[in-house]
Amino acid sequence: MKPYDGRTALIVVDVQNDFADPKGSLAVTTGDEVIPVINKEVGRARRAGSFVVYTQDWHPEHTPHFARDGGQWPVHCVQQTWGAELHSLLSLQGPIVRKGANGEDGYSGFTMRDPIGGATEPTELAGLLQERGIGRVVVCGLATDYCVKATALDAASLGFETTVLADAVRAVDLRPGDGDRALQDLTAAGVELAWAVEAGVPK
Ligand code: VGL
Ligand code: ZN
Repeated sequence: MKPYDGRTALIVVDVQNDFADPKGSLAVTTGDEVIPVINKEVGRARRAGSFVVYTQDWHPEHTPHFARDGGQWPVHCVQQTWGAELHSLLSLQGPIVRKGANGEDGYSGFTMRDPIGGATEPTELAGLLQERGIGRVVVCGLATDYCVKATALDAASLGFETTVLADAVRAVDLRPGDGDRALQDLTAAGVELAWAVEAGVPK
């Protein structure tokens, strides 16, 4: 991966208690392991003058995204609850972009999709990047097979040079192998895979 610089942004996806804490309602196996890796990466990015931005799944109490309302998922990341908070150990050094606040499926940090009508609507993320002259994004966080994948695919289609940090993401893996398949799909879409911790090279 090329070094961080002023035209690069680090996007930290959904490192929230419900995904990252073992007590969370949609806890991702070993999700908490990404936190120290991401914190180091946030430090490297900031020192190089890169913008760092965070996404936050931000659901109302009822949304067709939840199984109890006809969707797929256990209740998670409900606005103003512990589960929706970014993990307390995450180094926060930039703005937060919320998605799903009006009941949409917000897998991608860039777009929200009405789960009934299917219409998509942009979040403010692309604007935040464009107004800073960003041409390249590095994506990490949770979960590989849903929000990381959707965010990185949207970034690539929007024309950003896109890298995913393969050791700073973890998958839900509803079906075994979903996370690995997501990384393959990303590669096929032109997204670069890189590693935050290079074997034997301290950062
Ligand atoms: C996510 C499932 C449901 C994610 C969000 O952040 O990857 N996954 N909502
Ligand atoms: Zn969600």
